[in-house]
Amino acid sequence: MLTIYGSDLSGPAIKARLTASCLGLNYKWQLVNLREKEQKQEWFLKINPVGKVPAMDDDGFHLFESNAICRYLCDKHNSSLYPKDVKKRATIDQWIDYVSFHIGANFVPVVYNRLFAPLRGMPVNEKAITDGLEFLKQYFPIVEKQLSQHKYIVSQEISVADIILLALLEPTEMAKIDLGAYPKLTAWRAELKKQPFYTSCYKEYGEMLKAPASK
Ligand SMILES: N[C@@H](CCC(=O)N[C@@H](CS)C(=O)NCC(=O)O)C(=O)O
Repeated sequence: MLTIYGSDLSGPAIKARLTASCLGLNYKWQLVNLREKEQKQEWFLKINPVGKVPAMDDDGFHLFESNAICRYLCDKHNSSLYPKDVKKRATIDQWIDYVSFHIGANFVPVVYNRLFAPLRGMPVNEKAITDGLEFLKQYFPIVEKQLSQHKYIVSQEISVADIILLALLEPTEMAKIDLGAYPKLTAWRAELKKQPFYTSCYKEYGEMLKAPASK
């Protein structure tokens, strides 16, 4: 039995969930109440000692860190989302890292300060928003260029790098991040969001944000 522990509003948890769904896996989606600090309770720390979501339990095999979970699931199921060919795989890894360490590292502080900090009554760091948006102006055009060369980020074939970026960008609208300057990226998102792997497991981010448990 595969269980993914997460929260509906956690980008990293959405990565793991969308990957499992894209692979067509039967899995249990187990909500962890972050507001109640369930992720720091003893039972959860036995699954993920760092006390964060997502975490995975695959018949007793535990894993944390969303990118590691996504790669593991693809590998275990011999998926073309993460091919065994060493060069293809390295290129996908390269884009996963770019998405995580450049786009994610700047996107997440904007989302936190525009969306979650006000929601939770925490102080807002305006400089983090300005800096994040400024860096994103450098980094989104790189992805836009990739998507003008082929259908997906790495090639004509969808890969786990696409799923990881798709999940990361979920709060775009709610955090009022304007992707209007990137038509290829916008079209790529719209196309993926119509796919059954997305629609079958996922509600609109804005809708989930309204749920009291999410706050
Ligand atoms: N690098 C980790 C990030 C995990 C993470 O920061 N999760 C957040 C939710 S988005 C969390 O569990 N926060 C609660 C906490 O740190 O106590 C991953 O990709 O899995």
